[in-house]
Amino acid sequence: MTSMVAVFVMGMATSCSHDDGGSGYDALQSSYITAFNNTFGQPAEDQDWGFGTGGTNTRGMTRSMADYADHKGSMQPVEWYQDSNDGWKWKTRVYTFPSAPEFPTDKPSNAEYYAGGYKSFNGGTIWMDENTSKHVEVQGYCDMYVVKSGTGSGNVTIESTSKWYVGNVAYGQKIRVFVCPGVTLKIPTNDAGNLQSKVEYYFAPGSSLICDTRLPLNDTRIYMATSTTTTVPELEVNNGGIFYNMGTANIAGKITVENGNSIIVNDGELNATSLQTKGSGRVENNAEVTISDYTIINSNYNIWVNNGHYKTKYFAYTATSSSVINNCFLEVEENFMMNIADGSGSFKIDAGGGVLTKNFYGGGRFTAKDNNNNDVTFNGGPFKIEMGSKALFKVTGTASLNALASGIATAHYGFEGVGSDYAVFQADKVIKEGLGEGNVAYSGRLYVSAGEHFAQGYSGQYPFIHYYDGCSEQNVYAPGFQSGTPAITINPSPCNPGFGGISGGRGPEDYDVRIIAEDLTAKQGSDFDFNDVVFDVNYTSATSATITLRAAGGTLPLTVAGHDVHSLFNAAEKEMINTNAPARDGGVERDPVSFDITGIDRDLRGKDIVILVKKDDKWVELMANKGVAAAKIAVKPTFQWCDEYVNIESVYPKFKEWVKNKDVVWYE
Ligand SMILES: [Ca+2]
Ligand SMILES: [Ca+2]
Repeated sequence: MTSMVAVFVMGMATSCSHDDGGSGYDALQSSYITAFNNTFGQPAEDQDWGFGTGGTNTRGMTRSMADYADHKGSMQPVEWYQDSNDGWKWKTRVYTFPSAPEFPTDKPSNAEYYAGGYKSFNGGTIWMDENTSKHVEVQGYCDMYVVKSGTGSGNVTIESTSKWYVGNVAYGQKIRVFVCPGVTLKIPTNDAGNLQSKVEYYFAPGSSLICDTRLPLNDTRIYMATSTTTTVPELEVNNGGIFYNMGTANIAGKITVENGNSIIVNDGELNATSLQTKGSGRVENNAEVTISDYTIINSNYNIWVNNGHYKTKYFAYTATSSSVINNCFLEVEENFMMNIADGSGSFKIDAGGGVLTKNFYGGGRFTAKDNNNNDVTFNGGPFKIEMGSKALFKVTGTASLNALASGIATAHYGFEGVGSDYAVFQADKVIKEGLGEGNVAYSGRLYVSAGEHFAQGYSGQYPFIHYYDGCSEQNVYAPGFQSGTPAITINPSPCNPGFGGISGGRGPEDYDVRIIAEDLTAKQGSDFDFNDVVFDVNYTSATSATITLRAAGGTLPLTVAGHDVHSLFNAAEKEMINTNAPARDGGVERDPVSFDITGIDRDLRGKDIVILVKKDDKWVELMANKGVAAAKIAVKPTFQWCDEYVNIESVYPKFKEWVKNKDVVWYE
């Protein structure tokens, strides 16, 4: 009885010790630590084994626009216009979003000081600062600089509490407001609803925009440079207004982008509860957008283009637009819902682009929010996903297909591969809802890969599954169709979660971090080869990743995030995989294997991906606590792991120095 209590207490201590860096290791972990310390010496107190955020061993986890630029597609949207030379017929033409403007950072020497109060200008340059009166009323046209005169540290907040009226702009002119570094411009609550047309605000790096109430931009243009922050409860862009963000914009509630070709461009980080497009509203993301609830696209004139990572809980596309384009990575945490009116609309994914969603509703049956937060029910109807070469549409849960539309034979409602190489529609489960003229069409260069897929059948004369343009049941890999998986590899990239596990033409830059581990069999001075498992991590979101196993040079049962490594490699436990061990000793070679995991934190750079090894009939975790001998290490994905029986120190002589000083560069 006593011993059972002791075991229980010990188990508790171990499970609580993951990050305390010191006490609470079990006997196997402790003897490993002793062997490590006797071999390489006591680690430095701040040695974080490559997992620290300031380390040089792994690439930064917060991606910027440039990280996507090398991987993204380049499909352009079109806009509708009426051709005055051709009887005002409606036509489309290529549309290009505005690009980043210049941001002046100081007032010119000839600027005239503005002390406050009503004033009208016919051109010229003025400046104001925190000493300007709280009544700001500037009309006509001019350039106006808002600067910080005080020398205190931190930003000065300028809020014109009596009045903020910049407008009544002379015909054909504009007022430009240049907010300079060190200034937080606060739009007062009373005047927030009264920003004027033909006024452009430029926020330089180091400045901020704050408003405590909903901020409508009616033909007002706001440009936020890099290193700016925007803090607003709600944002409405209307009548040709522009919100161009290169910094960090936190919109607590919703963003609406409405009529008159209103525009939102994000080159930085944009966070909001929902994003709703109406009329001819236009949205372009080139970096990171995170929407915690709905993204709604419900007008035929909307333009929505994603060139970066756009993450949303729900994505509801319920209109017909030719310009809903994903050139990079769209991540939908819950439901991607689509129902378009006719064959001229589609959701387009350019070559190499990826969509990752939990569930997909094609056509119906689903209930989605409209712009007024009402529930709208869809029961069947057209949907179409057009995919370029090596584009991936991945559904981790259920894809419910319900096109049922009469035009399916001509418009090919469903999934269509339009590139020179194949695209992939992957789902855990594909079901059909309803009966009509067909639930889905698979067309062109397309593979379907599903854990389950409804069988072919007929509703009267109409098949459930239509095949067009060279696609056939030969392209569908699922129980009851082709066995195995389609012969295509899509490498993971910042734009694509990847498909197929073979390394192929994969470049190491496609992964975020490589983890090398040492099981607990190493003895003092021997077998510290750190190849007992080697895997790469590619983050697909802040909380999920694709793991690619590279090597397993150990002979103990070992799991990564609960997945048994030897069985995934299709190898016996006594076999050592991809570490150049002689065959007579059990050395084998295998292709890399990938799987997806969730419930992790990207900021921990792989430290929280649990590796367990079974020794002496007990599962023990391989730890990497700061300042304590580690059994797992984070390295760059270009790191060459050691061959079997080769000590890490003989390949990397500076390893020992690095243990005592994390600034030592121990490999290239
Ligand atoms: Ca080893
Ligand atoms: Ca080994």
